[in-house]
Amino acid sequence: MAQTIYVLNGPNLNMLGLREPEKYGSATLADVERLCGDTAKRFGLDMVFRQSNIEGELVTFIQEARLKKAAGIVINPAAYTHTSVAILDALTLTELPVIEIHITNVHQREPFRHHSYVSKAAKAVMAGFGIQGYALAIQGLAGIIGAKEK
Ligand code: CA2
Repeated sequence: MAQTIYVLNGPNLNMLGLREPEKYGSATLADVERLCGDTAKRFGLDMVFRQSNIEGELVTFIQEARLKKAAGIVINPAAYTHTSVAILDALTLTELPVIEIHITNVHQREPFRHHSYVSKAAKAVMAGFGIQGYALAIQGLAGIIGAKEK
């Protein structure tokens, strides 16, 4: 049976492509979902793709990933990256490999974006590759969970 990965997205990422294209590019979240789905398929992986503007809902998705025996998580926690101990705790409790991804290079931005709570639970962090970072993150996760390119 195919392994499943969860790709989770935090607050405001539903606005991708609709505002600030100079910062985040013109691709929409639907485009990101397509890119992730195609990449997951390349590695023979099934994918669950979610977005929420609500911190607790993201915690529930993370718990669900473990309950459903997912193989790993790719997460762009958006602004919760810099504030959420709840998301850090949920990711730590899953004991699943986690890849943190950011569309922008957060280290080039305001100082409050330089610290990530989530990184403490992440095997790797991808930042600044635009939406291609999602494909790279899935590729990296595939390597960690032993999924081979088809
Ligand atoms: O670079 C990233 O991916 C971020 O996670 C994006 C978050 C930001 O708070 C993080 O520091 C870095 C913001 C997501 C908001 O997404 C928007 C998309 C289009 C237009 C406006 C906001």
